[in-house]
Amino acid sequence: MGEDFRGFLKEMEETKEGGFIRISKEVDTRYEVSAIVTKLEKARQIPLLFFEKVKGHTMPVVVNCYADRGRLARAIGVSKQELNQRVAQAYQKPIPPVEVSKAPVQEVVIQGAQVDVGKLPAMVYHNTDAAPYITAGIVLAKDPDTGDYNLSYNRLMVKGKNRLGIFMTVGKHLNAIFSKMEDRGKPLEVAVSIGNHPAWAIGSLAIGPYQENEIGIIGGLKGSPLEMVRCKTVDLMVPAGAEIILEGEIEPFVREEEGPFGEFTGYAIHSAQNPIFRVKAITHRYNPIYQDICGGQHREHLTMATIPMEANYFRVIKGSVPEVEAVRMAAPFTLVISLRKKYEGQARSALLAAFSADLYLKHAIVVDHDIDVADLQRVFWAMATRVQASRDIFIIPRARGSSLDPSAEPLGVVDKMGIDATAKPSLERFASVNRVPQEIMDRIKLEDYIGDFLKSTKPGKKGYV
Ligand SMILES: Cc1cc2nc3c(=O)[nH]c(=O)nc-3n(C[C@H](O)[C@H](O)[C@H](O)COP(=O)(O)O)c2cc1C
Ligand SMILES: [Mn+2]
Repeated sequence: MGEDFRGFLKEMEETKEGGFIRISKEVDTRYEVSAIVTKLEKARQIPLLFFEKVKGHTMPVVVNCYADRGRLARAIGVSKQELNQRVAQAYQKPIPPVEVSKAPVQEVVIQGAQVDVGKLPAMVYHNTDAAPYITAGIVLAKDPDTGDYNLSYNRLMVKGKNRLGIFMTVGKHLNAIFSKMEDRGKPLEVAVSIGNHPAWAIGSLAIGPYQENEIGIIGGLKGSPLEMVRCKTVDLMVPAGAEIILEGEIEPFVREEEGPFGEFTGYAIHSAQNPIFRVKAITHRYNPIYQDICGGQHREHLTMATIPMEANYFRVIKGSVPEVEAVRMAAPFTLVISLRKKYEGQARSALLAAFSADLYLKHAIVVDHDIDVADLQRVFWAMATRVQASRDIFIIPRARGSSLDPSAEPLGVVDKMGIDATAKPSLERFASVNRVPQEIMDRIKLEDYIGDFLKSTKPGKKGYV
């Protein structure tokens, strides 16, 4: 596995995994890329799109890099089925990076008055967006006490040549680091990496304890040390193989209006007073390629975010309930867990573990192992037939959640709901599920009875068998 964005793009263009399309017709950063992604998604298509010509800009734009699980798996060097397991392994076996002295991402260095983030083809996606946004930047920062790195994605609102509004969820790690520095009256140095190999994306979104190091997890995913290079104007290291780096600092005690921005929840959240990232330098490769992740409720954001989330939920729940079988994010802030219940009370233990695993979790449902967590109809069937609300639902009022939940109280105070949709006291002792005897199912061949009908229905999406 490589670790460099260009190598990844080359591999995707060669293999066409999940689709790869070069587009030579000029597009506008205002709404047009977003419209093309939206229309393709309506047709259930999520190809990687390479826009060669962007109105008013010299850089090409790529989008949907991480939209397809097969694409991510190929980039990591595993099959789609092995992806979750590979991510879980990387959590277990972190590998530290190595420093290199020369890096492609510093082929061009722009500093001081020459800095102009307006040169980046940042996008406007929705009618509600306040300004162009940079969405595919990995924010690197260091804890001032330990020197440990933290990586996260944070939306950046273009406000001026060297000024970006930044949104940092209260309770997530970057916000905690920023507030440590603000308590000391000092700016927080950060670097933003744009144009990243999928391993960097999956690792940056790793969710876990504060001390857990995302860079080590990315190294673990790669299976060998990552190459990082020292920044030009801040005391940080950044991915040597990225396309573009923004170096600078988040100023203490400065807040400005940031947003609204159409988010992955499908809603535009009101603007709020948020901090400012002042850009001191831009470094990039020759002929940089700008990566974008379409803002809003699009496949790419959902795919890339849920892979590391599910890996984390699985390991945390497994620590408390080894009988957990599978987990699946079913909607924003909503998790389905299946387990092979052995003892009374385990469903609630699994729910408590899940709520402790990530503050974003709001609703969680536990089902028995006979339910496929990806099949929401079956999950609803279990809720309809195995739940008595007064017995099986509990609510934890007013805990920390996401401020992107439009129904939350200010700063993301939410109620958490756990639903135990397992059969009580156990699946074995519960009402029997209706089944046609297996020997008859094996013996009956539909072709013998309704062969003509079967031949007349097209296979695939529209077929009925
Ligand atoms: C495309 C994308 C954009 C995101 N934007 C933000 C954001 O603007 N603010 C935020 O707090 N989290 C955002 N997130 C989620 C965080 O990056 C994620 O929760 C991360 O794990 C936080 O890491 P940390 O707790 O180490 O800071 C985004 C995620 C994705 C995939
Ligand atoms: Mn972190």
